[in-house]
Amino acid sequence: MDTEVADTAMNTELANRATPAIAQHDVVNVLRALAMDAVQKANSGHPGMPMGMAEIAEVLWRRHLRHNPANPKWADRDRFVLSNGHGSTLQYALLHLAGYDLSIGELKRFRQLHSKTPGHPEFGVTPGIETTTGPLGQGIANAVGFAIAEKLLAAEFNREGFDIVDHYTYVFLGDGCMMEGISHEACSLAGTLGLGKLIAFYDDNGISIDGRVDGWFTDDTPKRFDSYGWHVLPNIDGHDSEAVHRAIVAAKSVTDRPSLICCQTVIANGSPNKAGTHEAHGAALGDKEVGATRAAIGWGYPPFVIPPHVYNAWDARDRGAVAEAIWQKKFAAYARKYPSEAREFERRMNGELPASFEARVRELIANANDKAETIATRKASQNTIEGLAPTLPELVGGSADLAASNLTLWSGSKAIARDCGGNYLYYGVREFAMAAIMNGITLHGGFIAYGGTFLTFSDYCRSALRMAALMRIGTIFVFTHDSIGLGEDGPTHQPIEHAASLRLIANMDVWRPCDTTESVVAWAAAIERRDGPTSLLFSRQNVPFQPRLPETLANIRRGGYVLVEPNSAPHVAIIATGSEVAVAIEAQRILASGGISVRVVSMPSTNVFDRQDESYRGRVLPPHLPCVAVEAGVTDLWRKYVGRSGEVVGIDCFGESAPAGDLFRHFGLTAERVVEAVQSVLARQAGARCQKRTEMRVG
Ligand SMILES: Cc1ncc(C[n+]2csc(CCOP(=O)(O)OP(=O)(O)O)c2C)c(N)n1
Ligand SMILES: [Mg+2]
Repeated sequence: MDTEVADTAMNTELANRATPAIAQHDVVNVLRALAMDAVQKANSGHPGMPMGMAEIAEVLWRRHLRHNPANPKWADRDRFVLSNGHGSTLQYALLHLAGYDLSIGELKRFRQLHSKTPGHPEFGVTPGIETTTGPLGQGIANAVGFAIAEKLLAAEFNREGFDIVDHYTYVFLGDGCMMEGISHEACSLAGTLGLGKLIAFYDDNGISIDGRVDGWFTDDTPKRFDSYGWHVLPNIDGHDSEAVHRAIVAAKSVTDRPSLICCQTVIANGSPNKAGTHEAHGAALGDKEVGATRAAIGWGYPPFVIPPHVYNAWDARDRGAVAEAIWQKKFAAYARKYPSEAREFERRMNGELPASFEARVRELIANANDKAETIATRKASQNTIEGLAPTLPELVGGSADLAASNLTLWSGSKAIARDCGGNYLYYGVREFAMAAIMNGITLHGGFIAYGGTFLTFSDYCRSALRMAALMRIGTIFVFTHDSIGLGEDGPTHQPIEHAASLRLIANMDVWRPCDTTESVVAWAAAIERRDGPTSLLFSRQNVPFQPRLPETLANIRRGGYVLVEPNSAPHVAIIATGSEVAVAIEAQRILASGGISVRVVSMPSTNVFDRQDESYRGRVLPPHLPCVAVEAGVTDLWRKYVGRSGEVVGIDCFGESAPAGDLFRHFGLTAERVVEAVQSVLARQAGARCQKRTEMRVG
């Protein structure tokens, strides 16, 4: 008999033994058992939080959460975010018990290679996981994004009598999330925006990894959230199911403010010797303690054996099917009355671009070509947004208090505020929360979020950029002031290693366009890319327009391409990005007058270029052709293109405060310096050839 069949047989026997009094007890304790058993089997994981939040989870999931396990993508489902993602076994247990496509076998394979139960909850791996959590504080910021998306969609699509968008965002968070700066950023904004459908549960257990938190975390959390403008429910006993239920009802009744339910809990509640201690936070309890806990909580079933009365009590499939069917009926009636709105809603939730998109992009490229403007690429970016946004209502823009610098606003931008929807968020000076909120908005569906700050502050956003890349979601990060070209603000504001370090994030596409045309193409690529994030890097300063033949235009999409080819076979290639493309072209002109033929390769996106087939890459950068790369940033990354015999003209130190022109000269980001680099590469090559001939003769 295989183990699952054996389990089922035992389940039936156990069901016959269950009494109603035991039943409710079991319905909660199954969460404790699954968490401690999965962690024990993996000998890795975090049993404490799931055991401490078991009652809260049971009340929320069985009495309040509106979802359909058979369709985890139902547009109007409530969203649930586990910001304290180390308690992943709690979420896996909930999904399994509710009837999602997550077998008990997967819980047994917790934290094993290719299981659907990775160490922390991962979007795209496990059905029903709305966002990847684990890096503390980001889940709550994602949840703020979900709630914003819900509010905006409702404002746009709901009609009298047809609330087709009407769901809650529930989030669990612990002391760790509360301590993280990003929770301060995100929750402050959530209060200002009055996100009434956001309901957060604070697992106030007084414990984090290093022990009792009194030594490092003494905020008055209720007062803190009160000052943000939240509706706060303090001192709720997190082990009193009725108290938790009443708190949720109260939270739902307040519709103009987000709610924080402060739940006092005991970590690893039920464990006789480890409850209330930090030892239970992130390690298996041990076989002996697991046994003692079983006895203490009265859970008489073996590991991973769940009696039918417990399964029956948890099974949310019928309820979920009914909930969705009611909504589908409402949506069908809506579609009869408002057919174009319904079609648009479906398009948006399916993440499809409007049919007109491609033609519009072609038009904008043609316009850029005709106008041939010398402008900053941040301005070219704004012009592109202006050109695309009227036909792309899913675009939700924003900036971290740098709207006028990032140029993320367009003429149709409407500020999102407490009492109204819109399409533009003033995030305030909250870069990290902005990035994580954008991820939440994108994950919710119905929107493409973009938002800006200075490239140097991409460091502040970085973990959220990484999470977008890990989740393969299409958030668009706009980073302007992309080099020392920003000038007088000095080294604190001048990005040096940032472009290169963003390119290192797997699944992140980075574009650094050189002119108006490349800016349009970069935006189009970012918008079309729905399976990964894009960072768009734009200049503060003007850059000249580069004329191109039609076939050259088409190649921009390939990330790197031959922008200018000399009349005779090239002796060397100069690779450049962004503002340094003009430097490369000037160097080419100087070298041509000395009889040296130069191919100029514009490489707005190394990531996209690297994905091209070998033959294309080989045509653009033939292996035998010596190379020089020029970019106003760290040199290391370019080594992979120029090799050991090539040269890189870049900056490997911090910047300086001075006008941009002086800085380019000071740091040698000039045509003259590039010319020298080309000459030395060619001289080295000639020397090597000569050496080889001598060796052959001697040999
Ligand atoms: C950004 C970040 N820093 C550090 C960690 C490592 N870490 C995981 S859980 C945790 C403590 C969290 O404390 P709390 O939220 O109170 O969890 P509890 O022990 O109560 O379950 C830490 C530091 C992390 N996951 N994310
Ligand atoms: Mg804690």
